[in-house]
Amino acid sequence: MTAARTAVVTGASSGIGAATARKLAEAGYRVILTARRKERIEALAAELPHAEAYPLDVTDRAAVDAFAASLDRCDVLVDNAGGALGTDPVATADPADWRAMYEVNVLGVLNVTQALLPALTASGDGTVVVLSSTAGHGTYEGGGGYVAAKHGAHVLAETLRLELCGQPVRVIEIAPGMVKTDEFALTRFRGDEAKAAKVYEGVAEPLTADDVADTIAWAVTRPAHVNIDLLVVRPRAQASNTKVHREA
Ligand code: 8X3
Repeated sequence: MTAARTAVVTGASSGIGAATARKLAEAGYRVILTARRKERIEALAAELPHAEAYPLDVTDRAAVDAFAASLDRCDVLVDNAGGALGTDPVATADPADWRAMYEVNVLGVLNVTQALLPALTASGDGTVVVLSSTAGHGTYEGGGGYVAAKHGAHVLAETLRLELCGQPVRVIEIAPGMVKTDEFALTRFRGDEAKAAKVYEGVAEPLTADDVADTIAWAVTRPAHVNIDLLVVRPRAQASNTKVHREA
């Protein structure tokens, strides 16, 4: 075992994942950044004091197992990789989009968590952070496939916490609401910048990736016996999934 406490962050190439990698590095962790986009994670890892990049697709179980086998230590896992595809109603949504969202938001979390659980347990003080969403706690029109998948991520976290009770691993769920990042809405709308911009239109201050990373780092750095089960974080202008204050 190396001396440095080690945090693995999935989806660390941009947005909340990248911001979390920075915050955990600031908190003194050796950070392993994973994502599909090698150049991005390598560039960010080069900026941080004690970080490494490992290109990884969380939906590829064989690759995830090889990644786990390559690690000498893991104290914290941040299951951040995920995303939304489309806002189609249930009546007409493409099942392929639903499948892809389930793959990354649920099975991706399952793959990485299963693979790293032995190391997290062996650390004697492991932490799993599942980035769900307010979409994991209530639905909205057009949310269908994403909401279903994020409910899956929420249930995975809650079930795992029950099953690990008595073992030295905490399970923390962070459920962000409206966060303005470079890619979330753009990916959801398949590159349509006008539609992506509309999501945040008139909202004075949507959350930033840094705001969410801050809550993750806070939860992770509580004493080992303190488990923040679930932290819901929204901008002040958003009271629920369907009530958002927009300035004219
Ligand atoms: C993102 C929040 O409102 O787009 O996870 O579903 S929302």
